[in-house]
Amino acid sequence: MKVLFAVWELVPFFQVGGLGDVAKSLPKKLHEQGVDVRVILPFYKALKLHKQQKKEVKKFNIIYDGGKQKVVIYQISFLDEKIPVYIIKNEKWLDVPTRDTFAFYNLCVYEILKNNYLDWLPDVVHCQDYHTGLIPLLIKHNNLKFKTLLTIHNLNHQGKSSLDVIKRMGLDHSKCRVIQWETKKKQINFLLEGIIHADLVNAVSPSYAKEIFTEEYGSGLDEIIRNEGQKISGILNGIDYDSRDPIHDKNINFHYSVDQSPIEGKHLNKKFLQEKLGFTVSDQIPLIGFIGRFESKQKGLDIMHKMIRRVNLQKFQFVILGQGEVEWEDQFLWLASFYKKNVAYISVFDRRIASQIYAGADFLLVPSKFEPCGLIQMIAMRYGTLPIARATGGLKDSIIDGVDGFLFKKYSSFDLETKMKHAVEIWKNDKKQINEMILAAMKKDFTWDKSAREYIKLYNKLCNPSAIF
Ligand code: NHF
Repeated sequence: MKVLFAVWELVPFFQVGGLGDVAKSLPKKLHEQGVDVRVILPFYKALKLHKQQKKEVKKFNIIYDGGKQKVVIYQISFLDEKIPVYIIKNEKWLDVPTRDTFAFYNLCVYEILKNNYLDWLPDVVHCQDYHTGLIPLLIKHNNLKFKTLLTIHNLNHQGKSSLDVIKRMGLDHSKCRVIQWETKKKQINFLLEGIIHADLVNAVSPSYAKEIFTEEYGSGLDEIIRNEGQKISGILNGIDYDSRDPIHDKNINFHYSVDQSPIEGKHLNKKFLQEKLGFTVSDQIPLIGFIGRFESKQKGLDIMHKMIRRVNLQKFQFVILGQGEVEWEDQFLWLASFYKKNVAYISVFDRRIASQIYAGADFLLVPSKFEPCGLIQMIAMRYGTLPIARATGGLKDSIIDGVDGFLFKKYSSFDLETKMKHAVEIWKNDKKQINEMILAAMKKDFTWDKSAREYIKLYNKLCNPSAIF
């Protein structure tokens, strides 16, 4: 099975969100399970190659916006793995993302496949999110034989652009199956086109794959999704067990695992974190973390903020790590500056402090309005930190309420508060139960093995549609 994995972010070269982690971990596991997988992404200015050597594979021209554009494909190795990563360079259209960048990138991928510039052709092109949404259209419209799978990591990001990009790609939109109302609005929606034209589509958790059929979670695409329903499924992401491991994590001071002093290890890391944050060092006060992008539409910042403002802060310690929308950064900065002993806010993302929170906190809040998969709850659980999360999407699929974490249903600051207080009650009065929950969370299998097997099933289904899996 040969798979071209098309994406636009890849840890450690360039990352915006969870997609970058997935792009690192999933191909690695697919490769281990026998798939000849290769990764392709644009070579932006922001992409930092660190010490990686790049080798030129091919130079070619494509026509974009009526003119000849020079493109160079370089190859790098994926860390120490044997997975080729192709990065595509064009100074004018790819260096700095603009509204043309993804159209240009998608056209490059199509030209590479059509002309076999890699000297290697995949069975399946596996596209990630809207950034690669026009690849299935290009393949179908031009009758290339490659099968396509589109993975939706977040339906809220759709990549809307002026319809002109279609013309600049050299396509006549009246001849493409571009959805009619899009044509009327003179815009193109990359994700929508991906959903329509891909042979199969999956979302990053089974629950989210169902939620997106509804108006509430469909981000305006629910009708289309219902129409394409038979080809949509869900596969829960995993996390990278090599880098997310409290026994080896260089960013924490006290190492532990499920078999080696888990409770003591957490206790020492908590003490360290309390000191570092300037909080009272005490094992009687629960230390509660939040780690995430400050994206108010998704991450539940409003209900978390309301809840923190309302509770008696003497009884809790909160550490919030997140950056993004400035208004929310200001709100949390303000809270932290008033309640220095009980609220800490760190606005610059730093892997070290993130690990220290995963290891040192008692609980992690994940109050998301929607969450396609969510990786932080899984990382927290591997570090024995119990998530208090909203029962939505991948959170619902990865946490069992009262067993290895806590779930609340309604998107409301009161429901969050009630659940948090319930968790803290157990934590205070029933150490046996809490310790059992910590161990259950740490033992849970969030490796990529299972997810990779599920993806291979989808690839096989694409290549042998009549076979039964
Ligand atoms: O985990 C990677 C990530 C998800 O829920 C996350 C999200 C974006 O919103 O699949 O993509």
